[in-house]
Formats: sequence, C-alpha cells, structure tokens
Amino acid sequence: MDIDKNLMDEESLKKIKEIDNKKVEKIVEEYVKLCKPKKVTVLTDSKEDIEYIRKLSLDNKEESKLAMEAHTIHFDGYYDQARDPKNTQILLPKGKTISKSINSMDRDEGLNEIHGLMDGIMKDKEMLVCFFCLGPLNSKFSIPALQLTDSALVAHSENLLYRQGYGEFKRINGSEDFFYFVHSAGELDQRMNCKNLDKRRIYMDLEENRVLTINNQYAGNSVGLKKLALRLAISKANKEDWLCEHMFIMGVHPPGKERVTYFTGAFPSACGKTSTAMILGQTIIGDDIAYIRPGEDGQAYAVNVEQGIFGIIEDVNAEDDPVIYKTLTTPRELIFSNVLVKDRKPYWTGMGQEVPEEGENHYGSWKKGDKDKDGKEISGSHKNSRYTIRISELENADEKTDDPEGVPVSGFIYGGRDSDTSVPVLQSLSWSHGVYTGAAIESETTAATIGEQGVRKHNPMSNIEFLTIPLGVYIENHLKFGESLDKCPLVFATNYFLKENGEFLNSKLDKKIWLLWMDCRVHNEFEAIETPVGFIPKYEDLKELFKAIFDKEYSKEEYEKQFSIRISNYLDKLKRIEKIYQGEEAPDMFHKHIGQERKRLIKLKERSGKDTVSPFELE
Ligand code: SPV
Ligand code: MN
Repeated sequence: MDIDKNLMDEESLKKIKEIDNKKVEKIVEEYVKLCKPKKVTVLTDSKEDIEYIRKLSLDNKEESKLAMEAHTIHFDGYYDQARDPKNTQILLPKGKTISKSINSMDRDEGLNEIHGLMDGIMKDKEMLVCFFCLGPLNSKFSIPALQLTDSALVAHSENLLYRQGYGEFKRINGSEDFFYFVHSAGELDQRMNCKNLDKRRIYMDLEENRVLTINNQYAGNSVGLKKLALRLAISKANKEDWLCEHMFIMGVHPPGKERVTYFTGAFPSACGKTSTAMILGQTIIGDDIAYIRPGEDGQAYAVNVEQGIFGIIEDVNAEDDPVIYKTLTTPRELIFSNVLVKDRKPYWTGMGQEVPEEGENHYGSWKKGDKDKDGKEISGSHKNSRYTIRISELENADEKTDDPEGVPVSGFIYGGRDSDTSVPVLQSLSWSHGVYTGAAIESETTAATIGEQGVRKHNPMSNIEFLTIPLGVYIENHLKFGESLDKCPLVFATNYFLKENGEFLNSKLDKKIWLLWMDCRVHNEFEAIETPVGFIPKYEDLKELFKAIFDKEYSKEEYEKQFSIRISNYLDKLKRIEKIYQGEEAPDMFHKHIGQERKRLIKLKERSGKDTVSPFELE
C-alpha cells in the first residue's frame, strides 16, 4: 500500500492486507493523502481493538468518566446539537434534482468543495479505520460499511450501535459492494468541540456509495452508519426492489396468548418511537432503521440495521420508560450526550427527580438562568440529549435480534405529532390506502433537527429528511412492494399527541393499548368501525383492554373525545397534502385515495350534519 510507514504501523498494515480488498486499500490511501493525519490505526472486531477505541475517546477527552462504572459523558458543541439539513446535500450529476424538498447540488462542485475543505483536516490527529456491517452478519439483507474518522467518539458510538464488520469484509472476498464514510470533526477547541461549524458539510455521493462529512460531532451528522447510511441505502433499495425505512422493529406479546406479532413503526424523530419499541411486556429488535424484503413465503421480512440505541433521554423516567430508565441507571457501557452533569452524575429534564440548578452541560459551566449570546435561556440538559447503548444490554431484547433471515412483519405503523386532527390509532382500509396514509403523515417539528420547533411539516413515512429518490418513486415502491407480497402487513397510523384545550387527550401509557389492539386486528380477534379515514377501534374492545392491562375504567367520554372524526381538520389536511404533492409525480393511486377520502368525509358531514362526528354514530 502506498502509505508512509511512519503513519501506519506493521500491525495496522497487516490487518488491512488481510482483508484483501483493493477498493478498501485505495480509499484509505486516498483519504490519508488528503486528510494528512499524524497516524492511521486499523481496527478489527477483536476485544482489544474495541477497548482501544473506548480508551482513546477518554484519553483524548471526547468522553469523560461518570461516577457509575462504565458510564461516560460527551458534550457536542452548543450549536452542534442536531441534524443539519441545510448543510446536508445529495450530490447529483449536473442539472439533476430529486424532489422539491430534498437538497441536492452538482456532484463535481460538491466534491471539489468538500475535498478542498478536507485537505489537511486531520492534521495532528489519528485516523481510525473501522469496519462494520449494516444488518446481521452473513445475511442477504446486509451491507458492509467502512468508516474513516478522526473521532474516537464516533468510532466508540459505532462499536455500540453497529455490528462489527472486519470479519464480514473478509467474507465478501474483495467485493466492491460496500458503503464508506469519511468523517472529520475538524479543528477542535479546548472543550474538544468543532471550531469551524460554518464549514460543516455533509455530502452524500450516491454514485460512489460514500458520504463525506466534516466539522461536526452530533451523531446524526457524524456517525456514518446512522442517517448517512440510511440515505445511501434508500437509493440502493430503490434499485434492488426492497424497502429501507426509518422504522423500529418490535415483537408484541399479548398477555395470556402464546404468540408474538412483529411490527415495524415509522415515527418522526422525538415522537415516541423508541418508547413504543420499549413498551413493557414486549420485545425490541431495533428502534431506528429497518431493511425490509419480501420473503420466499410471500410475507415481508425485516432486520434491524443496528445493534444499539441512540435514544432521546428527555422524559425517560422510572414510571414512563421503566426498562430504559433501569438500564441508564445501572452499570454498563453507556455514553450520555448533552445531559447536565453535577458531581459526575447525569441529569436530564423529566427524569422524575430534581435536577440541579448548576453543573456542566453542552454550554460549559452552567447555572439556571444563563443565556446564550442571542439572549435565549440555556436549558440544563439539551432537549435532544441522548444515550448510546447496545440493545443486548436490555432485558427486553428479542431473541431474533440477530437472525440473518429477519422477522416476518404483520403490521406497519406510521406515527405523527398532530395536536388537532388524527385519531390516536386507526387501521388503513387497504395496503394502498395505508401507503397513502403513511405518505400523508404530518408532524410538528422537534429538537432532533436544527430549526424552529412545533411547526407542522409533511413527513411521509417519517423518512422525508433521508430520501435520496423522488418522493413519487418512493411511494410507488411501497405500492409495488405490497403488490409483490401474498400477505401484506396491515397498516396502522397512530397519534400520541392529540390535544383538547391545550391538554393531551391520552396518557403516555395508552400506546400499549393501541399496540395490543393492532395485534388483535392482525389475528382477526376484534372488529372495527369503518370511518372515512380508516378503521377505528370499538369502545368495548378498548374498554376491555384498558381494564385488563391497567385495571382502568375507560369511559365512553374519553373514547368519544379521542376517536371523534374532526371533519374540517381532516379536509384541511387533505388540502395541504394535495399541495405538497403537486408536481411530485406521485402515482395515480395516491391521488385517487386523496379524492376518495375527501368524498367520504364530505358525505359524512352531509349525512350527520356535524363537523365533529362521534364514533358511536359510526357504528
Ligand atoms: C433521529 O433523530 O431520528 C435519530 C437520531 O434517530 S439522529 O438521526 O442520529 O440524529
Ligand atoms: Mn431516527
């Protein structure tokens, strides 16, 4: 290999040679030359190498130890706390675009710009060469991935979040079919945070199956295998006729019944996705990204691309999320990011305990009332503060988490954050109506993305921020996928955020009831009420579930408020959706569903003479 002996020692050279992959060697050579690190270290799947990264992140102060054994804290910079859509671009051949809501730029220009910025970017730093596998090892679902980074935190996070892939690279025997990611945090300040945020860039090169990302540390921008790989995989899935989704995978275990029913669920970031996958009594396979393929038996099968959770910590407490809370408060390898730290203990908003009024946080040394340079009050823990753990650490990990065949999916769930329109749970009328329902999801924006919060935005399948193919093609692929199956998953839509007079109409725990209702629908054990927007639960069934699960008397009044059809609000939503899809070349089927749903809503309005129709009137 054409690499200076002073940069890469014998051992690293041997490790890379053993993979025997010319493309890997070429990539490493190219980016060593460009980024000019002081040292290059190649990591394998061995315990020693995993330990090396863990220690390096502490030694170079990207992480610090907390009081509890194996717990560490990392702070991203104050302005580096979320995904950065503005500086995220898909590189495309000249003159090409994807969809109006998807940022793209000319590939040659983008590569020139970012390669210019990368020249010497790893000066005085160590380049880490890491190998991972997106999806279970030795599985037709999976994609090998090579990561080059100068951040031990990124490598450590990936060791927790992804399956080790050095062995997988050997297995693929020189194949060039893998993704690669080059990351540099760039120049760092005393707190080990990026200095040059104005030069933060995240560029996806679909042609090369690579992502180049610089001057950032927040995982959504820096960790190649997470949202950067999701974007590449959406493009790959499009070419190969499978689905790559921003979805959790979980097993639902109805009490007293000997069965498990697998569901996948797409929710916008910070809208209850992880907490759904973690509902008590159920099992989790993954909480963020799924590859889904048709199986030989005509069912859909899904695998978790990851093996860990990078979860939002706000409001995780012993009552609402007991399993996660216990996991976060007992010794195990765990990275906290952007929480408040006092006396080496982590604190976050909504943890069910008093949070100190001073300490160290993403801002630095902090006390309550401190304001930033724009006069905005700084919170103790950041709204998007997170934890990073391995799923195998959880007591509710599903036994099939690493099954190379995946699990059969009986239901797709689409969630949104909607305060005034959608009912808490419904089942779509058919697969294609379900595709329409998922594609019409709107959600109020959250702290997981830089920008204003609480603004209603269209977020089809909760995947809009990651699409690398035209929206219309993406929807068409879903329709085709269902058509290719003998047994389509049922499609459900949930909304945990419906409000009346500013108050939530549901408790956080109610989502368990909705899940168990879905399970009974899959197994034909419950009937449902057909409404213009889909099938909704019958009062008696929910009453029985609330009683059996929470020993709660679920009243008719609660049910009526939650499941009334708010016709004008639904009609307004249809107008917004129609506008969004203008010029998107969505399949005819999609527009047909908009038209049919509108007709059904107007008919109901005329028939009932009301704008809000009680579910009891629909039975
Ligand atoms: C999300 O925001 O959807 C996440 C975290 O899963 S990250 O994409 O890494 O920002
Ligand atoms: Mn996510």
